[in-house]
Amino acid sequence: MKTRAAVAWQAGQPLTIEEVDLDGPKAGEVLVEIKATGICHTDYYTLSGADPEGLFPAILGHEGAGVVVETGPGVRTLAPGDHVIPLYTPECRECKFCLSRKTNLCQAIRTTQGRGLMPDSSARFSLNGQTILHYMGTSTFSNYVVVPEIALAKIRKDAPFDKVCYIGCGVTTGIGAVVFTAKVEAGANVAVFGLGGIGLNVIQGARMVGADRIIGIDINPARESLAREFGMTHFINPNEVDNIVDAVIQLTDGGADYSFECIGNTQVMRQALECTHKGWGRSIIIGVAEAGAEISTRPFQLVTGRKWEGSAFGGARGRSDVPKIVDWYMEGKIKIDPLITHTLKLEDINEGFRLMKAGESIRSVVIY
Ligand code: NAD
Ligand code: AHE
Ligand code: ZN
Repeated sequence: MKTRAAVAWQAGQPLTIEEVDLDGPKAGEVLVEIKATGICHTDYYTLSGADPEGLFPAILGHEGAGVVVETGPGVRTLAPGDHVIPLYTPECRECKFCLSRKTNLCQAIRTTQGRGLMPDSSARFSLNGQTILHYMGTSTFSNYVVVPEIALAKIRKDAPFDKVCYIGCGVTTGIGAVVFTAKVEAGANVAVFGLGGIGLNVIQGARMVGADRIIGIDINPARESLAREFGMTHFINPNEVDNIVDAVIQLTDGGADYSFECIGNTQVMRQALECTHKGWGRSIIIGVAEAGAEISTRPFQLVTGRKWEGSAFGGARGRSDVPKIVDWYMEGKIKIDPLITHTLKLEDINEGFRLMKAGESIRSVVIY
């Protein structure tokens, strides 16, 4: 079949809209009509050329929601008409990683996914005979995609696609880092570096679990009011204080219990670690830094009890946890609508990237 898609031909170039050929689902695969997709900073990161796994030409996008159109042989858990969110972190429930119960990083299809291919090492997209690669196993910048069954979360049918698509990455990443990775307890002090599409969800996750002080840090002063609406109690612009680490320590009687880096800046990762409390502070890296970047701190920071950790997809096990997060949204426990600042047509997708780079949007959502 044909599908309309935004194709990334090479790093640093705008996407172009194409009628791409799409092969049908093979065994264990599912054809999905994507109804809406968010644009995440990670799509920009890969398009920019900073991603060591970035391959071209490819169809980017990993924050979508849609409807099952057709299932391949052997698919048992999904049927045409089911509403789904594609998962860049699948959940096979059989691999060593899934069975460990220690991580959400299912590795069942990670190798082929990282090479832009389906699990049988072939691609389903092509144009004039040229292979177009998949991205993160999801490629939600295409109206139709083929996705492995283990990489689809089945969600309730009354959830609006143009909002819950954001649960495919940003919402789950931010809230999950608080709830699943850090397991922040009520009364804890939390510092959040970067108040974009991820950081604001960390803020609402911290409020949801009953954190005490929720300190937001961003160089963009325009982020303050929305962050307060989402639960931030104190705001610091690093450009307006002598030392951001000291500023957080002063506000938290010795340091934050938990900090979250939601930018992808290795200097800020250091600040986020060093502003946590001696003896027990935990700093969670969420931001994705460019190829070759490294983090550093004095080992004494760790010797004296601080812990440096990371979180991918918020530590969520997608097929199990994503439907619950959709329920939280539908029940009003979490907010999504105010974070979707722009909606676009597929042909205007490059404008979504411009808005993100300019700091003018939180999330842009493409509606097919
Ligand atoms: P975004 O562009 O929406 O937000 C980034 C925010 O950081 C902006 O508000 C910006 O003003 C602020 N900022 C930039 N430099 C700063 C500095 N020096 N100090 C303080 N604030 C600063 O991006 P996003 O969509 O929220 O994504 C954030 C990061 O998280 C990206 O690196 C993205 O790739 C990554 N990410 C990781 C995961 C994961 O699973 N680990 C998932 C999604 C996104
Ligand atoms: N390919 C990059 C790493 C990118 C990365 O860290 N991706 C996150 C999700 S970001 C979503 O917006 C992730 O889940 N990582 C775990 C994984 O297995 O990829 C690089 O640096 O190589
Ligand atoms: Zn993302």
